[in-house]
Amino acid sequence: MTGTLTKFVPKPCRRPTLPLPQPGILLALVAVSIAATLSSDGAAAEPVAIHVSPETVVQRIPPDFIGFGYETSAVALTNYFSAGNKELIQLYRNLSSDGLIRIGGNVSDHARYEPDGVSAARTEREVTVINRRNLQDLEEFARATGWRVMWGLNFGTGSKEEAAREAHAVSDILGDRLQSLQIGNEVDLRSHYTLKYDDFASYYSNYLACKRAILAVVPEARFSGPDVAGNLEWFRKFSRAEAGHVEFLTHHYYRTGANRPEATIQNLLASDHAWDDKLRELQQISRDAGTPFRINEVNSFYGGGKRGVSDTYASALWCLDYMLVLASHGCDGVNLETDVNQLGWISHYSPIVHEPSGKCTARPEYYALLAFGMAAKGDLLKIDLDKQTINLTAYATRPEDQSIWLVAVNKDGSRDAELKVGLPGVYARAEAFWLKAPGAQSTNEVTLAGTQVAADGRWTPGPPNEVSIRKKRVELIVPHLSALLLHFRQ
Ligand code: BDP
Repeated sequence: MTGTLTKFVPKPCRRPTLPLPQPGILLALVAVSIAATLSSDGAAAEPVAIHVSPETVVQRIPPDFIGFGYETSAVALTNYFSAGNKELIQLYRNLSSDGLIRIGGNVSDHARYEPDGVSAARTEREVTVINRRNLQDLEEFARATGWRVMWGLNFGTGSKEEAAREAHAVSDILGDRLQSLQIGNEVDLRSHYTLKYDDFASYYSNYLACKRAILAVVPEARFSGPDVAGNLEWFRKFSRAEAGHVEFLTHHYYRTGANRPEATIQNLLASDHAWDDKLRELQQISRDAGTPFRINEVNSFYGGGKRGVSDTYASALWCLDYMLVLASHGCDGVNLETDVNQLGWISHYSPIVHEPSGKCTARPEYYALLAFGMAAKGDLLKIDLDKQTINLTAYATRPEDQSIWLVAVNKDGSRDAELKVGLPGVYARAEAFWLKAPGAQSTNEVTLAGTQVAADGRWTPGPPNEVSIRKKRVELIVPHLSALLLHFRQ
């Protein structure tokens, strides 16, 4: 994003107005707070009760839910997407054997395919050149990880004939590693385009013309779209027009811009109620169209994120919760934007970064993806969450092995939770794993299951904490700014 573009900015969070407690309730609240323990920094811990209902499945989390998103320039980098980049392959494999790499971003509208040209990774102000070798390397990388690719074609500054030639090369070289093609990036923010259109109808007729040109050379091509930054009406219209003809309906999300005063840790950790409302609409649109939807480009703050917020442990807590919020709203996947941005530098929000030597390392947000990959598989189950004002969210899942994971994300800056979890008697054993760091602003000391990612990209969880189950109930303290991954087995 450049400063001149208009960007979808979610409405300010709506805070429910709480009625004043009645005298009886007041007494109960006093009793609760006297009984409450104090957290390490002196704030009272809040009782939180959770009941898991394994018989009620609310959503399914698809195996390829996890994904990353890159500017097209990443493909032009030598030795980045390559079978020789063992650390990056390992970092992907830690998360999933079946994820999705989205190539696109602002740079895709300023990129060209030249089969025998010299590859060039550039900012959005110049032209990025992708050649045949780049695509072959990407195919080998994707095969080594098991992941597939969503490829974004230039719809901004290229012609439909060029898009068709590129689509042909991408389909031919990526083969079954290509999940789908997209035509354009953030097509609702079109001020940077040389291709002009003013409304949905003229955008869509350009889209159809481009799609037809592609199908003429790649008859079996699969598409996703519309790739909007935030225009719900365009998303809705596209879904009606293309229902059944796209793999995913696609939409982006950033909480706000990196340069805005709201780009703070406190805001990032607060729930985004306006987005929750929008997600319900996206879910309904996707249902009506019978087509899955994906948030295929997302991170904390557009403009490359904000140092001291987007690159801290707070971003990991945000990200873990955010992914589970998406899954609970029937979303079929997410692509966390990462690495070099359209301005030519590595975004602060990146879960994985590469050094000039090519070495790839995990940043705090990566640990959220690790936690999600560990605990969020299969069925998402109904839970009842009883709490007062603590900023804590919880989710339960059941992977194929029929165990149950409970994920509780305590994003509260000061209050611990006194958690009580009730569950059916068949689950006799429970183990706890933790996502932790010394403070919200930590950048280097984030751990999951007590360990960090090693220099070679491997991550080996430490031993879990055994938790005792008494009377079909587990009780434990979830410290503020931590996430608990509680694993129940039969
Ligand atoms: C999005 C663009 C992507 C940018 C990102 C950002 O699609 O290319 O990298 O904003 O500005 O709108 O961080």
